[in-house]
Amino acid sequence: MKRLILATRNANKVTELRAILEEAGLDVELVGADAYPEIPDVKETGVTFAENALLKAHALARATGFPAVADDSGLCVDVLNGAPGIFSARWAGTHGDDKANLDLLLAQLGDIADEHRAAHFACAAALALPDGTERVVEGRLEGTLRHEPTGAGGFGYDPILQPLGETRTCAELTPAEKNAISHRGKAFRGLVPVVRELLG
Ligand code: ITT
Repeated sequence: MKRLILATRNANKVTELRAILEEAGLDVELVGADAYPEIPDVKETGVTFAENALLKAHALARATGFPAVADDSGLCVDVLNGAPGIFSARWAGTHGDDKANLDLLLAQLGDIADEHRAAHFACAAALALPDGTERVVEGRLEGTLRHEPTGAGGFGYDPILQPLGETRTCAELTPAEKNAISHRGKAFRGLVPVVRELLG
């Protein structure tokens, strides 16, 4: 069985990609970056999701000698020209303060009417081999932004993003419902033929 490392300490991401690889019948052992605690996290110095995903995947592949997958994602708001984008996790200043990030964004959009509240989650998933071979796949989840947070599930901006064709926010979907339509689900599923080509 071939080993593939996923550049995240988020166990949910490992579970999600592992299920997708298994469903595709790929004989791959997926492990999270937690299996390599001695390897430091790489700085996300890129200016696009794809650049950051590639930086993380290459760093982990070089350091471990195994193929590595990394993803980078965020919320892109049309009326803000794509922001918060790569700054989604630290929009209010502190990395990972989901509530502060969401509250700031809602305040910034306070006067913006429903018809101008289009936004999407974007995800770039990169696969890198130790020899420097690389591929990137991108996925999106299009929707509109609510004026108030709704729903207790998910994380980040889920309580304000209502996918197109839905009456619920992402925070009101079950994890399976969200994975089926999410930016990350699409990007991870797009990696299946790439993993098959490069590792199969
Ligand atoms: P890693 O440890 O894997 O780096 P992370 O928590 O930094 O994960 P991401 O890079 O995947 O998260 O996402 C960056 C930010 O974008 C995240 O903090 C959220 O604010 C937002 N975001 C991304 N995907 C989201 C989703 O599915 N639902 C809600 N918010 C999301």
